[in-house]
Amino acid sequence: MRPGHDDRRDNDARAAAGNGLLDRRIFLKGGAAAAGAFMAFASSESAAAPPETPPGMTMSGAPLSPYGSPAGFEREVTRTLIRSQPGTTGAGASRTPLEALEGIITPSGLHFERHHNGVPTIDPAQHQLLIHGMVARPLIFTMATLSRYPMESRIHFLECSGNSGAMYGATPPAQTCGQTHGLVSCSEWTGVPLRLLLEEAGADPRADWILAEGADAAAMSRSVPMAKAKDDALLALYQNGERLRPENGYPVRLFLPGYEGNMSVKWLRRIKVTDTPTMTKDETSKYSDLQTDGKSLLFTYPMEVKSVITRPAPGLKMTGQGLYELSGIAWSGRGKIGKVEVSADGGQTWAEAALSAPVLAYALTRFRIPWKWNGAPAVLKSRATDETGRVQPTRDALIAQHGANVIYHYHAIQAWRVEANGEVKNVYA
Ligand SMILES: Nc1nc2c(c(=O)[nH]1)N[C@H]1C(S)=C(S)[C@@H](COP(=O)(O)O)O[C@H]1N2
Ligand SMILES: [Mo]
Repeated sequence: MRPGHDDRRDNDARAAAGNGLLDRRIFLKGGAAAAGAFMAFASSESAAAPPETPPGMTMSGAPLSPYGSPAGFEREVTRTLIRSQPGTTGAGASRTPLEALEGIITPSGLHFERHHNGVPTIDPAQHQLLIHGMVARPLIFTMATLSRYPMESRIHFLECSGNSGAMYGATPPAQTCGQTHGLVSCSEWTGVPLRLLLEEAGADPRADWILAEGADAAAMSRSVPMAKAKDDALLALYQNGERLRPENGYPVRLFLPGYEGNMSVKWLRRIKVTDTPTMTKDETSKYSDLQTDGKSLLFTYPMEVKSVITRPAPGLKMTGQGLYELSGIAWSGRGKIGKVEVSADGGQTWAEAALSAPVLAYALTRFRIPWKWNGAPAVLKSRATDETGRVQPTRDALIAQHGANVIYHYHAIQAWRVEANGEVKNVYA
């Protein structure tokens, strides 16, 4: 920096939008330091003296363990809002604590759960998968035979169409970010492309649909267009490198990238090749979207473009004014994320956030942007655009289009109000 250089002017030059949003590149190449933007976060008082010897250096450490678990100090980072329908034990959902996580991969133990009638116990040595219906050769696969087929690994989000449904309500839910938006998670899924098995069974070219059925007490079943089944549907056996967790469909689940979560049938036991949709209970009484005119949308598969700031967010507290990195996740069931804009003045001005690599189709994408908080109340928003050009709507626009009878597919711009005391609240703004 040149002597006599005006610090404030330099900061202003790097301002990307109103109320303290700075250029997303400021953290690169010492830009933040050059702009005088860093506060002294670390205490410098005792920096001159050598640190005391911590207890862990004076005795041997803990032993090795057969299967690792999170640090004891992180015990509070758990799935959240674990709720079961009255009178049941396993018919309900649990949510991913989004505000406690970083990057794009959800640890398997924190992947959200949604079960219509609990988690079945399935012995992989006994489990079979049947492919039948309009096929030349009905086939039965054991998990051992399935494992001999070529596999693919892909990083994809899974989102329940009921995610963020409470945001249709008249007042914003006073919950943590994960409690409101945590029916979305992202994993590396590995398994056998369904296409290979349909080819082997000799699916009739006139069959435009399949039915997928789960081996749980809900016998969850959904119709899937053959085009999707042959495009990128996966029979997932592994999640983040290990076999699926029981909660997520062990030993095998259907995985349909970008589609509403309920179609990715867990504990998969049967695929029937059909010429029409089967009109199962799970796609007629549920998972249709009631509109204001009293009609329902049927078969609303792709999850629309969406984003949410996860830091800061309800469940976390700001620790005083100064420089922060805002961080969040964006995703789209239509492909890759194109850009994410962030506002710190309630949507009056917007700045483009940096997208952290990798930016993958049908995956969570991490975005980040520096923000110099002046300590006054502020409303933060993020607005994602996907590679097809679709933009997240405002809440008003979403409700104007679909009404508020609908409980699924909420994907509007989220506003968080940062209070002067550092608390972060969910607001409609
Ligand atoms: N067999 C079966 N498959 C199922 C379900 C179920 O209850 N039974 N729930 C569905 C719903 S509604 C969602 S959102 C996803 C949730 O997957 P997860 O529990 O792995 O997060 O699984 C879907 N597949
Ligand atoms: Mo769901």
